Amino acid sequence: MFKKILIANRGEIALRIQRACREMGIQAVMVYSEADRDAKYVKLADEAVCIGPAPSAQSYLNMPAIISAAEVTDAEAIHPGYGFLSENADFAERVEKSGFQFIGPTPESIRIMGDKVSAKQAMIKAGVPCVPGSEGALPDDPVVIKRTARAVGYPVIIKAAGGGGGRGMRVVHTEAALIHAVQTTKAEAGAAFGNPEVYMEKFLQNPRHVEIQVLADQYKNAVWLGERDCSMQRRHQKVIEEAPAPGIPRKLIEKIGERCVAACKKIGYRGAGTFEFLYENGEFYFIEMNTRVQVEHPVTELVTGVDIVKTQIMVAAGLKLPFTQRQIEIKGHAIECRINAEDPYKFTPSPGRITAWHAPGGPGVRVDSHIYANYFVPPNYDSMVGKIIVHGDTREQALARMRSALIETAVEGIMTNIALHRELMVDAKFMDGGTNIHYLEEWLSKRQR
Ligand code: MV4
Repeated sequence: MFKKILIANRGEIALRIQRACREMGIQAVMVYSEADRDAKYVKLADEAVCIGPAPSAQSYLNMPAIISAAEVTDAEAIHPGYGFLSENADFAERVEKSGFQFIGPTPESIRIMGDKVSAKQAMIKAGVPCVPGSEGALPDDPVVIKRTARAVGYPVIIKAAGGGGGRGMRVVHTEAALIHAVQTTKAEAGAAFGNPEVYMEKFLQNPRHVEIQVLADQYKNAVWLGERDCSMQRRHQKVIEEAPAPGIPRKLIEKIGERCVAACKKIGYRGAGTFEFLYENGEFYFIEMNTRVQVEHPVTELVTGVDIVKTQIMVAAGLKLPFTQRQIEIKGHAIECRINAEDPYKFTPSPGRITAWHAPGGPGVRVDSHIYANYFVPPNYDSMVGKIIVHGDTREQALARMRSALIETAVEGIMTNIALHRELMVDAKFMDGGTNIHYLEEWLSKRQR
């Protein structure tokens, strides 16, 4: 096992990874920007290295500075967390070429999944059901593009191969609008991602976003850890996640989970991964794979009892997965509310000094957050300042525990979305379960302030 790991991230996930290291008896090296100098998790780390000024481009995205920090502290491995360099294949490659272990999949796996066209082709080959659409990237020939769209059926969606997470996509409802939409998406994709390739899919109008968590080692052992429903989102930012996904037949999810495991084995995947699906009218359609630990991983940890971050570290060190599929059981229900430092009505960021912080507690309540009273939320990064995650025997119990936790929670000095969560936890449609990806935005547009 590693003796020392460098954590190339910040905020709650930096603290989460540090906790896993401490539990495993591994020394944790933190890198931090000037804006994060006073953070408690930086002081709590065994060692800490400043890697640059506040802007991410000069600190958390600064590959040479991070690799140098690993060299001077003699760390053996680098955990990238989520965001920043976590899905950058070139970074993973540079980490390995510098003699460190990247805690994540191989650069090759990251590269395949980063290109949404090659990701989808790999999944089709592995027997994972995908959204019907073009076979690979669209050609330039307008006749072929129109023929493809007719075969798929309108509405279609044009997506950039280099996009993902909602970036670089365009919905097309009629043939009259098709060629212009393809050309515009290509031009934007070339400028934004350095890759003008686009592909076409049938546009699903009212799906849910359901994702499958997997863990794999380098010996072709792989397991799936159930699913998460992440449909409660605004502008492609998830707000609430839960596990299991309400109302989906277990037999169907098991079939999909097994396909994901087979795909991992087939492509030689190692580490934690998430298969993202759209779920509509009783069918699953793969859209993308994430090759990092995700923000919402705790809901899966609570329903399975598996420590995903610890397991990431174990498999990166070359150990075998410490459990088999038969040992994975889904127990009860978990819900996560993301706490953002933002205006609760306008959703503009609300950085600044936290004057008071009272964390919730009690049975089945988990708080993943790096904040404390007198902590300054820097304006330079994502506005998420923590997560409240609850577990219960049933969804109803989890909801009740979340309501209680949200009543206890107090954050003063900055604005947060806690009030929004309190309202959603008593919303009749959310309480029923199974709302689709448009529900939250529709709910917000009708919300009385
Ligand atoms: C789609 C879709 C409908 N049909 N693909 C948005 C994020 C990116 N991961 C893929 N996205 C979508 N792809 C087809 N064929 C609708 C979305 C989508 C969405 C997906 C998941 C969660 C929230 C979303 C919000 C708007 C659109």
